[in-house]
Amino acid sequence: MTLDDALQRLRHASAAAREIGLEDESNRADAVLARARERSGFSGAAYVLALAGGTGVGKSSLLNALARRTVSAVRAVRPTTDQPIAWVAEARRDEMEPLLAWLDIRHVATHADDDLAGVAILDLPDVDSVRAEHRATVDALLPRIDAVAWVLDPEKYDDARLHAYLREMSPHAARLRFVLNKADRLTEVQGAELAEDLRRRLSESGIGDARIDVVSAATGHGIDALRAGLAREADAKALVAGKLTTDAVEARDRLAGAVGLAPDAAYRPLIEESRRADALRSSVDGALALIDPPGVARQVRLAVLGRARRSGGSLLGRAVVLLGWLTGQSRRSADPAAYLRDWRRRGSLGRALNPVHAVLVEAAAGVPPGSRPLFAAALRADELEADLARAIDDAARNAVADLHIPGSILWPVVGAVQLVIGAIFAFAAAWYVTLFVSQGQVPVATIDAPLLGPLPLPLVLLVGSIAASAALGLLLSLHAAWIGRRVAGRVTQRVRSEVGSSVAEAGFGRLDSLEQARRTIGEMT
Ligand SMILES: Nc1nc2c(ncn2[C@@H]2O[C@H](COP(=O)(O)OP(=O)(O)OP(=O)(O)O)[C@@H](O)[C@H]2O)c(=O)[nH]1
Ligand SMILES: [Mg+2]
Repeated sequence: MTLDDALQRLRHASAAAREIGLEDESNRADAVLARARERSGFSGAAYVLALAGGTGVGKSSLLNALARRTVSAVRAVRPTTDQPIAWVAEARRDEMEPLLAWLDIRHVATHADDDLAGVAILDLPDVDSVRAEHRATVDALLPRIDAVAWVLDPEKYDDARLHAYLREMSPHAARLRFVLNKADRLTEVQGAELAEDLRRRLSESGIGDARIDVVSAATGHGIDALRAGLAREADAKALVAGKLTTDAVEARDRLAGAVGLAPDAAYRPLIEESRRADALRSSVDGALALIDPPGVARQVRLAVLGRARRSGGSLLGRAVVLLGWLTGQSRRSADPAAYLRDWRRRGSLGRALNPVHAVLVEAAAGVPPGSRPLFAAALRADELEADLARAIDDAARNAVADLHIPGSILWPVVGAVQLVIGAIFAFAAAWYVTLFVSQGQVPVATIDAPLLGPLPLPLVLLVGSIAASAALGLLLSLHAAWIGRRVAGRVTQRVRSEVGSSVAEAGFGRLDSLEQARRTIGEMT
C-alpha cells in the first residue's frame, strides 16, 4: 500500500469513528495523520535513526565509535545522557535543521563522512533508569523517529521490559536493527550464541529475521560493518514513507479493533444479515398485531358504506345513518384514522420490542469492552420502547394522512331515485289512509297482473316501491362494498409498508449508522 492510500484510508476511518462518537480513538488517528503530514513536509534527504536502549549499554560510546571522536559524553555515573544529541552530515545540517527542531533536538554535532550523509543518528537518553523523565523524553520522541537501532549489552539483552517495548514496535521491524555491544567481554563463540539467542527472543516478540550487529564500542570491533550497514540504507525517502505508511496502517487497525473488526480482515456486521432480518420481521409482525390491518380494512369498508348510504340511501337508510352518527356508533366502527390511533388499546408493545432489543444488546456486546459503553449509548436500547411507540404512532398517522373516503357519481343518482320511490311509497300509503278514512268509499283502480289477476293500484305502488327501494339499496351496498374493498386494500398495504419502514428505522436506524461507520473503517482500499 502506498503512503497516500494508507493516509486516505486512515482519514476516512477517523472521520467515520468520530461520527459515531469514538472521539479519543479518532483524535489519536488524527495525531498520526498530522505527524505524517509534518514529517512528509521535512527534508527526505536523510532519515533519522535513534540509538535507544537501557542505561549504560553504550549508546553514547557507540555514537562516539561511529564518529571516531567524542560526540556524546560517556561517564561512569548512570544515567549519563539527559538530552538527545544528533550527529548529522555537515553538508546537510541546514537542510536538517527544521526536522531536528520538530524533534526538539537542541544538541547537534556534525561530520564530513559522505557515506553516512543519508542518516541522522540520535543518541537518546535511556529507557530504563531511575530518571522517569528520560523515559518520557524517549517515549515522546520515538513515534517521530524514522528508524531505531536498539543497543543491548550482554547483561541487558534479555530484559522483559525491552521485549515489551519491542513487541509494540514490531510492525516497524523493517526499520529496526539491533546492536549487541561490549563484545570485548565475550568470546567470539559467546557473542555468536548471544546473537542467536537474541534473534530467537526477537522472533517471539514478532520481529523475525532481525538485523543484529555484534560490536564493541570500546575496541571498535564490528563498528565498520555497522557503519557500512547504515550507509547501505541509502533510500531515505522510501524508508520514511515506509515508516509513515506503517503508522497509518497501525492507526487504522486500532480504529478497526475499537469497532470490533479484526485488522486486515474483511468487514463483518455485528449482527448477521439474516438474524437482523428475522428480528425485524418479528418486530414488524408484533407492531402489525397492534395496528390490526384487517380491523382497519373493516373500518374503511364501513366508512365507504356509510358515505354511500348518506348520498344514495333510501329514506329509512338515511335515518339509520343519521342515528349511527348521532349515537357515535359510526365514529367507532367507520373511522380508520381513529382506529389506527388507538393501537395502544389493543395490547402491549412487547412483541414488537423484544426481538429488536435482544439484537441491539447483542450488537453492543460484539465490540471490545473499551468501546462497549459508547456503542450501548449510541444504540440507545433503553429508549427503544419509546422510540418504537413513536414510530408506530407516526406510521398510523402517515398511513391515513391523505386517505379520503371516496364517493361515486352513481350514488346521488340512486339517492334521487330513492327519493322518488319514497314519494311513491308515501303516495300509496296516503291512498291507504284515505281508503281507511273513507271506509272504502273511494273507488280503487286495479291492474291486471298475470296469474294474480286484478291487483289494487295502491297495493302495487306500496309493494313495488318497497321492492324497488330494497333492490336499489342492495345494489348500492354491493357497489359500495366493491369500492370499499379496493380502498381498504390500498390502505392496509400502506399501513403495512409504513409500519415496516417506521419500525425498521426506529429499531435499527442507529445500528445501521454504526454499521455504516464500521464499514467505512473496515474498508480495504
Ligand atoms: N567493556 C566495554 N565497555 C563499554 C563499551 N561501550 C561502553 N562501555 C562502557 O559502558 C558504560 C556506559 O556507556 P555509555 O556510552 O555512557 O552508555 P549509554 O548507553 O550512553 O548510557 P546512558 O547515557 O546512561 O543511557 C561506560 O562506562 C562505557 O565506558 C564496550 O564496548 N565495552
Ligand atoms: Mg549516553
